[in-house]
Amino acid sequence: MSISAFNVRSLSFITKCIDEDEHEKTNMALIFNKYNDRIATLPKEKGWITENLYMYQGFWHQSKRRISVETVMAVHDTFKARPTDIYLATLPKSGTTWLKALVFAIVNRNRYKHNSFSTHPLLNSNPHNCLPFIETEVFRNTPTYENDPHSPRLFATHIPYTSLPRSILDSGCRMVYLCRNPKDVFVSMFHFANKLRDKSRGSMRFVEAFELFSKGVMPTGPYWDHVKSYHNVSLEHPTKILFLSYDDMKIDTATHVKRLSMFLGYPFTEAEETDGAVQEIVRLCSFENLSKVNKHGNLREGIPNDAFFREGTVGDWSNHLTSEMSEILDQITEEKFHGLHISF
Ligand code: PAP
Repeated sequence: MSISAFNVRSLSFITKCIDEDEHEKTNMALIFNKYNDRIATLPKEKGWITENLYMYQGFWHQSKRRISVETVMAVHDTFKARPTDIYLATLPKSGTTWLKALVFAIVNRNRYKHNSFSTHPLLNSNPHNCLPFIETEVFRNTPTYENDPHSPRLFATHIPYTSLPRSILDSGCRMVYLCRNPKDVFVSMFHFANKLRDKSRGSMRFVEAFELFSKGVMPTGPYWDHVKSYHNVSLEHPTKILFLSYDDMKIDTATHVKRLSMFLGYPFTEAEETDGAVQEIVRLCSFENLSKVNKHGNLREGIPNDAFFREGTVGDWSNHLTSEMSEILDQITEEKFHGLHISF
């Protein structure tokens, strides 16, 4: 390709992105405005990142954000699911970024297998750029998959199962739910919130965050209700919802990559396994690799890429929680998950 042809193409790509950004800003303003009156009637609580959280259909949501109570409402009103879609559902800080990377890498492995993945998007881009949230899809003029012939469409969401739009529930599509030890979710959320909070609000105190979390107040929390909402349905429909835990996935990632690939309908062939394709995906999506790739830059919404990569371990809570705090969370978890087979 000549230099001038490259310039024309890259210029038209940049113009398209700027156009889409402008459209998104306008659409965001329209959506926020549309639901303003409804939001004003909702119960509210103190927020972690934003000033307040709003209770909608039993769960706490941020407002006037890309992932917010307004975008949940807009998803209900406008989102059209397809039976071939795949949805990844998580409570924030449960391993969303990791799961997005793994599923994107598994489903698209044949597109990038040449030269050992050397042109793979995950080698230079945040997993959040590769696999969109349905909550942010409602802002777009050009839907992410409009001109993409590849099936299935891959989406993520933080919406609790009981608040998913009918379109998804009726579509019969497959979902993967990833949960994580509540104590690690809490500590991860605490650090994330303090990175993103408006400086004028000052840092959130650990004790204050703990009290909110224990009361169930966190974005798309209560933690326990979110997990239960998917867990119960996964028991009834195990072929439709695969319920995984971050903690187990850390212990044996390769086995989980194979489980995911079978569930999603992209099983590894014997030849692939012999060639080490599973291990290659584990490595590509590892904390070590992704955190290196995402040291700099921001997502389109301005969140620094590195905010999604902190420790990436199981049990970091023990470096932060007092034994009394740990006991309180254990007790709540035992009560809330009583009779369910969820353990960490
Ligand atoms: P999100 O819901 O806002 O997208 P999410 O990706 O669920 O966030 O959570 C980030 C957590 O996943 C961080 O945990 P920590 O604060 O306890 O460290 C982050 O480090 C961890 N994480 C990100 N990528 C990976 C990965 N590839 N492997 C394991 N953990 C990861």
